[in-house]
Amino acid sequence: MHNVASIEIEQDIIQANDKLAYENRTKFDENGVFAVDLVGAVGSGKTSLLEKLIDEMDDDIGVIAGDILSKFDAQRIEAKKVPVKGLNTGKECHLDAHLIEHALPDVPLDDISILFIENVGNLICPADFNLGVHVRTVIISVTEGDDTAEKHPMIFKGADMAIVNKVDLADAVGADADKMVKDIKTINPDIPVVKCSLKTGEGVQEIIDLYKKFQSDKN
Ligand SMILES: Nc1nc2c(ncn2[C@@H]2O[C@H](COP(=O)(O)OP(=O)(O)O)[C@@H](O)[C@H]2O)c(=O)[nH]1
Ligand SMILES: [Mg+2]
Repeated sequence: MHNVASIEIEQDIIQANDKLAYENRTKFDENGVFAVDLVGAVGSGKTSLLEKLIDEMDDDIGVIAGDILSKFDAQRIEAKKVPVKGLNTGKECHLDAHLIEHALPDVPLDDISILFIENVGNLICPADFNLGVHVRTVIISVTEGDDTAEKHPMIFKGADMAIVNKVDLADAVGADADKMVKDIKTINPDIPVVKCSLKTGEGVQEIIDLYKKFQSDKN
């Protein structure tokens, strides 16, 4: 059970993180880089989305690929010939602003216009940790079950846009993608939600258009 001391320590950690996140944001802005935190469970389609966006967006994209241990995602991005920095968190189930601060010297901010940060596969731990990005995208897939959004309200409360992925598999797994969209809108009525299939390409243009809009709103 929590006591007062442990709650205070948690608050201190979150406040220290917010301060570093602000410094990261300043770095992004000074370099004219639009930064996106991509959050979702293991297997929801984060790396697949990045592969698609690299193929289809005109922007100069860079990636930080967070993972608990492996370098597999970084290698998938490397194969697309864009700058990528792999970031292993060890036992930690989320990235934080301090890890991003340390990764940034290895990211060519001068040469890119968008930085996508693939967070560690998890829908719970990243919620409290702002990385300094302009937009946080949460991606869930129908194969996680159509109660996924309602079970994870905190992550959607802090998101700027959401994606319901793998709609091509909805019938096969008996999931209702529209219910997932409705649940997200109930938790956070302000965010755009895109139904998507990275297999068929459905929704990908809508996602690209949203990033373009967020980018132009920032400028
Ligand atoms: N059928 C289908 N499979 C997908 C879709 N998106 C991703 N996948 C597959 O789901 C698996 C996990 O995807 P990945 O991008 O590695 O997920 P990550 O762990 O969130 O980075 C891979 O085998 C992908 O090919 C989709 O929209 N439809
Ligand atoms: Mg991945």
